[in-house]
This record gives sequence, structure tokens and C-alpha cells, in this order.
Amino acid sequence: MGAWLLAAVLASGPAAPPNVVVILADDIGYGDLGCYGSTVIPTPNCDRLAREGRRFTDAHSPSSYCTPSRYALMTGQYAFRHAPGSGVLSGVAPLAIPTDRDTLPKVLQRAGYRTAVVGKWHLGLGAGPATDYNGAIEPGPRDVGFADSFIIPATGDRVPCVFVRNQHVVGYDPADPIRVSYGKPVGEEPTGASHPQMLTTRPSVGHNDTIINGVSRIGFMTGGQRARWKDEDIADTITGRAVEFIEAHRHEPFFLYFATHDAHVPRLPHPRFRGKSGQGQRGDAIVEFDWSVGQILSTLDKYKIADNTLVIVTSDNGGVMDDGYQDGTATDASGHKCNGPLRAAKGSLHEGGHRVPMLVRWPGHVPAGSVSGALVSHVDWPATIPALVRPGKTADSWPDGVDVSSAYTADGSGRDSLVHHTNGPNGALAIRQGPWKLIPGSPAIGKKAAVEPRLFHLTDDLAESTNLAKKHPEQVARLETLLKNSVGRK
Ligand SMILES: [Ca+2]
Repeated sequence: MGAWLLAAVLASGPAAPPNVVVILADDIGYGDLGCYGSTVIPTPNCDRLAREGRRFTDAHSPSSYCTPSRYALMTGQYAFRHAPGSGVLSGVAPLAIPTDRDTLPKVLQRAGYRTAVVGKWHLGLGAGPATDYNGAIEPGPRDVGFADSFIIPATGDRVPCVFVRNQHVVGYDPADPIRVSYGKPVGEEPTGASHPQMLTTRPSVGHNDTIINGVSRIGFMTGGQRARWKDEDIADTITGRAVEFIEAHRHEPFFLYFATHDAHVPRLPHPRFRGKSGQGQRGDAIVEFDWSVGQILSTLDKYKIADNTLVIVTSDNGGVMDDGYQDGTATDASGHKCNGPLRAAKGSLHEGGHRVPMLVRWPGHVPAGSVSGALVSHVDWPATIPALVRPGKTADSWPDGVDVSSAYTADGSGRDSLVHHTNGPNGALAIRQGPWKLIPGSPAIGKKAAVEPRLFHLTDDLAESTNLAKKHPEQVARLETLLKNSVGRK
């Protein structure tokens, strides 16, 4: 077949499946982006996505903390149902996703996608009881459905402070083995508690263990000197790996799950971003995040694949100001509200804990410049993303995630109801349906006083300032039953 004929056949054949890029920010809140009303922090690349795609105003992370949120978005299952994935994990926790459980990347892999995770993992590694970072780390992202991986194992503030590429520590030196502990100290290295004079970034709460790059962390680490990251270079490193993945696989359908470290603590953006926001180190970290988004968008533009790529930008939980380091957030005078009009922050059942910015762009499919008030959650991704990219294929069934694709591309109203989760298998829950939201009360147990139920009408009172539980006991009773049934349902 001549080249011209092949080209003609390809041009007239069925449209190639779209690429999928999910950019998951860390701890960026509902009020942090310009397109969500921030007048302090410049975010031109996110704002561009809002102009070219859809901005959601009622999108929720599945939990108000990292690990359970990430577990749910990968598995379509509320994290409180599966204890290992339900709470914030240490850097030595085993892989929290059972390797026989279906996941979003596995579905896309079966559909012919090249899959990659780049950035923050925080879903555990290895078979347990404690991750061994010396040698091949099995099981890991590959066993969850990612053919390629370049990850921060846990968080920026937790040891080990190394990158793991395809399940091996990057820059590993067998002569300098890595030991990590979340119990007793290992090795002789200085800690924040023993050598505070060595710190260039001081903790405000906790974060008092091994000092790496002038920052005391959660947990103890020794060895792996050559492999340790420099916090100021994390965004450059992981953004570079994400861009390389797109370049290498631009001729085949690809799924990139790019989980940035910004704006999690410690907030140490590259010096070129320092002072670029009106809100100190945290704002500068968001400017750095926006730069990362821009690098991805310009790569898609460069290779002319933007029109055939579904891009989602959102956050793993609500925003937070002071989160354990003295980075200026405790005394911030900029007036910036990281969660905009919402009550509370990361970790809360109030909206500030889990209502997050979410931008979706897919030219020709998602109306440009549109705004959706549909109720959606990241737990819906395993049902929704394959439905968008494999039209006509039988929908997969997921424990809790539902197909809300019509809310992405048309005027769908999203979920009927949604359970909000904090942390742990028995972590506090709340329920949302329509305008109503219930944070249930609890009876007095031993020395613990009874807690009154809190009922809010979010359409009238987004800030959750008025508890309507006494005024509407019938709604409280109805939502209590709905929550019980939703939690009981598998
Ligand atoms: Ca987070």
C-alpha cells in the first residue's frame, strides 16, 4: 500500500481513542485558582482550561485526605470499605490496592492504552510488613495497571525522600542501603528534635524526625544519600518525566495520571517561582503547579494532540494553610482564602475538606467555557472515563463509582447522592443528596459527649453557617437512612 493510500485509509477510519491526562494536585483548594475566584494567585494555565473546557462547581474528592481519596479514584470503591486504603499511609506501608482488584488504569490498559503514573503515589508499596527500598519493590504501580511509573512513594513530608521509577529507587547505590522506620530511629542521622539548628524549614507541628535537605520529616531514614531529592527540584523532575511520557507515546492512546506534589508541605517551590504569587510560599507552590499544567498543555499543543486528549485537572482534597511547617501560612495577611467561600479545610467533612476545583477539557466533546453544577466525585472516574473514551462498550460495574459522563459532555446532573469520608475504616462520614447535606450526630459514649447532627442546605448556604437539623428533623431522618443504606451497600 502506498504511503498516500495508507494515509487516506487512516484519515477515513474510526477516530483514534482520545488520550487521557489526569492532573491531580495535592491540597489545592476551591478558592486557589483564578478561574475559581482567586484574585491573589495567578494561574493562567488553569484559567485557560476553564475557558477551553468545563469548570465544575460541585466536584468532590472522595475523601478529605490523600490516601483514601487516591484509593477511591483508582478503584471506584469508597475507601472506608477497604481498611488498608482508608487512611493516610506511612512510607513503609504495603500496597493498599489488592492486585486482583480492577482499577481505572487496568480498564484503560485492556482498551489498548499505554498507562503511566508520574508523581505522588501514597498508596503503599510492596507486600509488607514494611516496604524494602533495596532492590525491586513488588508489588507496585505495575500491578495496579500502570505500565510505567515514576513516583514519590508517600508524601513530600514523609521518608523515604527518593523517587521510585518502575519499582526501583532512582539513583540507588548498593553500597549505601536504605533503611526507613516509622517507629524507632534508624541510623545516626540528625533529626529535627535533636538538631533544630540544622533546619532551614522549621516544623510547626510534628515533622520532627530525620532531616533531609534542611527539612525535618515524618519518619526516620538512613542511607540512599545519592538518591535523595531536593524539594526545590521536585516539580521540574516529575513534570519532565510526564512530558517525556507524552512525547514517547504520542502515537498511541495513552493515559497519564500526573499527581503533582504542589501544594503539599513542605512548600519549597523552585527559586524561580519565589515571590511570584501574592501569598508567600504556599501561593508560589500553586504558581509552580500552574506552570506544570502549562508544560503538559504546551506539549499536547506541540505535537498537535490537544484536540484528541481529555484533560482533567483537580485536587485530591481541600486546601489547607498551615499544615505542619512554618512557611508563613499561619500569619498570612494576603486575605487569600484557599477554599474560597467554603467552611473548614483539608481533613474536614465540611465542604472545604472535599469540594475541589475540577476542570475538564476535550475539544469538540466538552463545551468550551461551560460551567457545570452537577454533583460529581473522583470515585466516579473508573466508571466515567472509560465510558467517555470507549463509547458503545459495555459499562463496567464499580462498587461505588457511577458513570457521570453526561455531566462532562452534556447537561447531565451527575450523582444522585454522595458519601463524604475523612480518614480510616471507621472515619467520620457525611451524606449529600440534592441541596441537602447531613453530618450525622452521635450519642454520648462513656466520657464522650453527644454530638448533634448538622444539616445544611447548600444551595442557600454554601458556607454551612446555619444548622437546620432542628428545623428539618424529617430531612435528618431521611438522610440518616440514606447514609446507612449507602454504607451498607457494597
Ligand atoms: Ca492531599
